[in-house]
Amino acid sequence: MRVIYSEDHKLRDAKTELHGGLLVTPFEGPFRAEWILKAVRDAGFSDVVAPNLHGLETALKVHDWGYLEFLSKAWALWKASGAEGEAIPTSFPVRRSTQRVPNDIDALLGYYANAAETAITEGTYEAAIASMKCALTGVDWLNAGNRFAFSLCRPPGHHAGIDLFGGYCFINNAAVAAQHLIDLGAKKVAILDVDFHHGNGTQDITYDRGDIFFASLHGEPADAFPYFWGYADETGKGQGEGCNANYPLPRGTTWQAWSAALANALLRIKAFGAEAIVVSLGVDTFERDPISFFKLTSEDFIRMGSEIAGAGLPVLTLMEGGYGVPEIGLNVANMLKGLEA
Ligand code: Q9C
Ligand code: ZN
Repeated sequence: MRVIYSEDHKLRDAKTELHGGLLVTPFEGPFRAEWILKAVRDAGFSDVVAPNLHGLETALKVHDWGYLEFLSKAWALWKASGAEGEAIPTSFPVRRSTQRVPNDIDALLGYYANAAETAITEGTYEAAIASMKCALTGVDWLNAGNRFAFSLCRPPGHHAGIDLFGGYCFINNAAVAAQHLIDLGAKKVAILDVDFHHGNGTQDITYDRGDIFFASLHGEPADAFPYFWGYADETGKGQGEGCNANYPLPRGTTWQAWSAALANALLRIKAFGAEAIVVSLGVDTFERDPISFFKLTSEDFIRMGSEIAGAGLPVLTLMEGGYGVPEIGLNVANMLKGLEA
């Protein structure tokens, strides 16, 4: 298993997350990638490389041009406005409002946000680009004929939509990876999202596409972020009708029910004819995750890897969520071990 990691993730080091009416130290911080890298190395995955050179061309096929331009300039615009803290969206286009692109940076933040917990900071864009390059480099490794790669992406990506940031995400690494697989010749690929949270950004990008099957296992939307996406009746549209599969699961879900949903998702992915699977791996399904409500154990992550490998396809695993507890490293390493077992 090749591991792709960039030190540049450290450029994303926000001081504030709006949580419980307070500005707290973010759940999504640099310590996560450091813990995960150490655990993965300790588990014997020693082939760790930096990402290859890649430009923005693949990202421009899945994100809106104006959105990427906004991300690249947001911090400079925010500083120029005289703001003293980090860039937090506070004003949003909503039901019955216009959807016009504004000028003012306060308004741009709301226009391009799907949630307000995530502050844009100095270095956020640069870290998000490095994270995307890790994903693209994982695809390059599979394209060279290898079966497995792990892109230790940070910041995560699966809540980033066509023109939306939030949920700690800015560029959708999984969608960029799937696009790169297609650009390198795959006709059909699957994205399997096993993060606790619904991959609303990935669904947004892939919803009308017939070449990417998207499956997500997640906390029931009525009770779990991102709240407004992820119901089972969201099945895709146009060319993508039937290519979107959501598995909302209740509070307290353990391996038994979770793995039944996984088995169904893998059957759908095989029936679709996917040539490779991009796994959006969040380990926030863990029983002691601080912001989630599933009950998977560390051993369950080994089973998860084995089940996914059982589909018999090349697998690019990308890092998404998983917070707070030191076991996030072990849980990632266990999933990778399960893949190769
Ligand atoms: N204030 C990922 O797992 N809601 N993002 C935070 C605590 C946002 C999770 C609730 C959760 C985003 C990649
Ligand atoms: Zn998550």
